[in-house]
Amino acid sequence: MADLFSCIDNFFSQQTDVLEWGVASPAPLEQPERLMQWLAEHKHGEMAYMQEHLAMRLNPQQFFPEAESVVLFLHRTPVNIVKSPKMLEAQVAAYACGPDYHHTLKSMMRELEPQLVAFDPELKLKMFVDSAPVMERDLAVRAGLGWVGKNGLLLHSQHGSQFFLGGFFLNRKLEKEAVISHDACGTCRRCIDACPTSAIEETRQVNASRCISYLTIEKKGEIDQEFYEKIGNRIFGCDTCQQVCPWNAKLLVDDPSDGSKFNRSLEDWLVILQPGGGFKRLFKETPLYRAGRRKMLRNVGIALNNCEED
Ligand code: B12
Ligand code: SF4
Ligand code: SF4
Repeated sequence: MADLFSCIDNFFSQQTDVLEWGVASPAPLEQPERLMQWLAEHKHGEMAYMQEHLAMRLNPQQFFPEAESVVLFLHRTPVNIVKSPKMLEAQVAAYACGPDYHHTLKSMMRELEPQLVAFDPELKLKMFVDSAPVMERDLAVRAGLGWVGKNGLLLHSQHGSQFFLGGFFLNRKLEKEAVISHDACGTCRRCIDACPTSAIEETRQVNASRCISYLTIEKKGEIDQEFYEKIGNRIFGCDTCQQVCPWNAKLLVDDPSDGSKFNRSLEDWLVILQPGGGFKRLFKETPLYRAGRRKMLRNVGIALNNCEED
């Protein structure tokens, strides 16, 4: 007779985009002071949600009191990171060149849930993808899925950092061997040196308020002029600290979005982003739509200005 473990394992092995999965305990964070200090120093910028439900972030059992274990998985990003970003006139981060991963990962877990409940009717599951107050990378480290690199991302020796994280809490005890990865960054510091805005600190933390991903996706209103030139032609997110990372080297491709709706000139974007220009129709299902037309227009404006000055 199948058990809970094999139900999950069989399901994930049939999902071509799931690279690995693991199990963590829902115990409190090992290094709560890191998050507390990051918040105290306002490195979260205007992301007020990072301060909300702090107790849940620090102690996963507060998020789901019945939790006995946490299942986490790595889901391949829709396109690989570009090797030579200059080929693109407007850069959109690779992770965003596809359907909104929040939906993709959640609908996959919604497919799994009834299968697990059919097997164990008392089973309860609570899922998370990105937006829940769950410290996903911390739990992933605990589940043996990689290490947190100096660029702040979870790195896996085979898959680099080119994946999303998602998972679910279970009111059942589940065991899966977790071999904790050692920190394999060593003396490398390529990401720190390559970051255009010096957002990656020597303390292995990202000052989000300086990060181009934050500035172009999360930041509302005006972006501080200090960052205009550094943003270059990035109109949504930033891949630089992943492009330079040796753990991604064999996964990089030349121009994955060639011919896709994401690969457009800045002038094209300007037209699409006008009212009635087609932004909603073309990008409704993608992460770009979440940021909204106004932020995108602001970003394209900055990028155009940078190109004109060249
Ligand atoms: C807020 C946020 C952002 C912010 C801040 C980023 C940051 N580094 O904190 C902004 C908007 C800048 C951002 C940008 C990006 N993000 Co983001 N982001 C998040 C989010 C929602 C929370 C991150 C967080 O908790 N930050 C708080 C600070 C304090 O965390 P921290 O400095 O890393 O320290 C903690 C841990 O890393 C840990 N830690 C550090 N070292 C060690 C060592 C050991 C041994 C242990 C046990 C723990 C540990 O301790 C700290 C406290 O717990 C997560 C999803 C989630 N719910 O977790 C996605 C997430 C991290 N983002 C993701 C992605 C893809 C990105 C981008 C690549 C998108 C892009 N291309 O533009 C960039 C990358 C920027 C970067 N270098 O970090 C993915 C990362 C996947 C991966 N491979 O790791 C996540 C996991 C979303 C997902 N579900 O897939 N993001
Ligand atoms: S995403 Fe870009 S701006 Fe943010 S830390 Fe990485 S290199 Fe720096
Ligand atoms: S570029 Fe180097 S230091 Fe940065 S995350 Fe990758 S291996 Fe670690």
